Amino acid sequence: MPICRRKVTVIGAGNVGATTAQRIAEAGIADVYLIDVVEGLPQGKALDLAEAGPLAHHDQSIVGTNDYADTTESDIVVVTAGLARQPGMSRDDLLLKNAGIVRSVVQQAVHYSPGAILVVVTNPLDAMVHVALEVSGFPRERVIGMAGVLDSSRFRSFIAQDLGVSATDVSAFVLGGHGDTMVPLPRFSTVAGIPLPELMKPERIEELVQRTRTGGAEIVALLKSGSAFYAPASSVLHMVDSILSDRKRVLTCAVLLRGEYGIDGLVIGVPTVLGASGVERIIEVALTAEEKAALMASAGSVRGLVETMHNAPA
Ligand code: A3D
Repeated sequence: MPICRRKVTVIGAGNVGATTAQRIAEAGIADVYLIDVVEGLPQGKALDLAEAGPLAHHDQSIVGTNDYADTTESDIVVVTAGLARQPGMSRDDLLLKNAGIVRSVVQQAVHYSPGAILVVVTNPLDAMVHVALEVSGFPRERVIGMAGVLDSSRFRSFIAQDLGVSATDVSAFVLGGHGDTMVPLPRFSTVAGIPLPELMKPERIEELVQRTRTGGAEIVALLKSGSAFYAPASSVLHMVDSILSDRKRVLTCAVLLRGEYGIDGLVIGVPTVLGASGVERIIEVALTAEEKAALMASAGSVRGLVETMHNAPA
């Protein structure tokens, strides 16, 4: 396995952060710096992960720390710090608390890594990307939210289970904000190139679309405490790998739009080309009137969150 000394900092050593650190190290694509506000937590998890290295056949270093100076010159900074949803709590309830956390951690991280690409995971996702953009002052190409990769993967897995086919043959497309108003697009979703509407009745497609929209809440309700982290960590790994290896994968990411899809000045999930410089291109597709209306409704709910943040007392 090739040794690669790229550096990825993961802020937040909780469920998503620690699993992301594990996935990145085990993929052998970067050394990982795990940082948290809780003393001992990132150090303990990093030590445990490093001790798994010989068994997982990688020799990436994994360092746990509470000091941002250790994260100096990271290629990528993944932001997972924040509170996770509890049962009955919406992503939006988290808004103001997590905005404060994201503001503080991004400020510290970019001081030491001014050239990094930021991958934001903390919820409510699209609003937290706005916070990271404002605090970092980075161009939109380097401030990217993870949500569409996860939402698409959820839709893919539900389609595969329903049709009894390999999940790897299913491709799915989900646009919009990461919330109950996300916009799964069945006509752009395929099984080995066959459009989904050719294989499934419209009512069944609608049920899977609805399950995708509430996929995060379904897991929160089952876990009773905390939220999903395996699929979210896998989603971050896909993005980090596409950036570090300049793969130019087409992945739906939350990015600041400047007129694309008729939306200006708002972060929303759209298909992007992810490469060494971050978001290298936004791919625009023509939407039907109904799809466009659903995207605008989703954008409206993100705009509401951004306004709530801006109007909140400092
Ligand atoms: P959890 O296991 O609670 O971990 C969060 C970690 O953040 C904890 O270890 C905290 O100590 C740490 N933390 C809190 N404040 C700070 C701070 N100021 N500086 C550094 N670390 C801090 O949660 P989790 O890992 O399950 O989820 C983390 C976040 O990701 C939450 O906001 C989730 O809602 C979000 N999330 C988003 C998605 C998306 O698809 C967008 C998926 C899954 C989770």
